[in-house]
Amino acid sequence: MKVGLIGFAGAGKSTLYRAAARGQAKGTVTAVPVPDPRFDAIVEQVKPKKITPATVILDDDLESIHGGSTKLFSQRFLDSARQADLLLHVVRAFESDMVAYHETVDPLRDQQLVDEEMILSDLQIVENRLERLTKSMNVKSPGHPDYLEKQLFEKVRPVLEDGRPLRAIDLDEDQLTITRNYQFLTAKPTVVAFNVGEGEAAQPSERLQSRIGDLADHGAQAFAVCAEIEEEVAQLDPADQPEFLASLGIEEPAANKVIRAVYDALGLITFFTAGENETRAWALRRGSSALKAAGTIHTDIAKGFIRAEIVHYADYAEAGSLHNAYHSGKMHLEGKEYVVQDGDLIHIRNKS
Ligand SMILES: Nc1nc2c(ncn2[C@@H]2O[C@H](COP(=O)(O)OP(=O)(O)O)[C@@H](O)[C@H]2O)c(=O)[nH]1
Ligand SMILES: [Mg+2]
Repeated sequence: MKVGLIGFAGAGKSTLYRAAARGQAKGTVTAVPVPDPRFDAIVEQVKPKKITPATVILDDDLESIHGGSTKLFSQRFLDSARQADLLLHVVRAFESDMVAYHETVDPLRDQQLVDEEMILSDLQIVENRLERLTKSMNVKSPGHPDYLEKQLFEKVRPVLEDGRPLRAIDLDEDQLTITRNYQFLTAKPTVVAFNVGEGEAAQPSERLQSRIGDLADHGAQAFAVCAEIEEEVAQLDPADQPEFLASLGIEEPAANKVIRAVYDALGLITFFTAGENETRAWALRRGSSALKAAGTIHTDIAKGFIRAEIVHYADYAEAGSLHNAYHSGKMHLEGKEYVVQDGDLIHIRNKS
């Protein structure tokens, strides 16, 4: 699952990228651990030799959006943005004479501009395709892919013309497959990070807060972060971080919240395998089966699947250990079809 950071040059994309990677950033693409207090608690109790958290892949390799140019999105930008599973839009909201910007600083304007450009770029694809489809012989044969596509594109065109993103409408499975093939930008989950100045980190302006609320109403989570502070925090010894954050009036690093929101918007949940050799958090698509979870661990484990031993996280936390949970009847055996719950601790009994 790849997250593409997008935004104008000087918005703070690379700074947020390094902050979110908590000092582990390598080049422009890094698998970033997903902060999870449940996982920390399991690790603390099991004390395994090896600890492997769930990750999302952050990609800071996308070209910056061209501020001040008539063509905001270059072909190179579009090609890479369309490959991403989720777009993390970093918007400049901090003032600084030291850091150049193509315009005055106006985060609401920038966020809207990029949003509108994404809608236009999707609309262009839809219009071009509809024009071609009118020449297709098959467009009048129900069941033919061209017929389905024309129906769908005629449904989504007015949505885009109306300035709304494709993620705002309900589509059936066939329609989702078509939209995925076209890699529409506004069909992708989106998270917005308003990169505010140091003074605003704890208390963003009312205008900004109100926009953050509006975005949430339209299915895009948004946050105020101060990327520069976040980067400084990420470099501190973990033991010193809470005090530093508290002195700034910040409860939790915003980069953590952003990564969790990204993970959630990707439709991912977490299950755990708590072994003494290795304790690991695994990302899984929401609604996946125990068999799918087994296959995520190893294809051989899925092939030899017998039963899944499941302990829900709340039961584990209450029992204090897997051992106690097993002995107080909190472990239940499930078959291949069991739908994995977020936080489940899983052991797959298998023939391999
Ligand atoms: N004052 C201030 N400077 C920042 C902040 N975030 C980033 N910068 C600076 O802005 C410049 C551009 O940031 P960068 O992350 O490279 O932007 P990018 O072009 O979007 O990747 C760098 O010099 C950063 O140190 C911030 O929150 N406050
Ligand atoms: Mg950069």
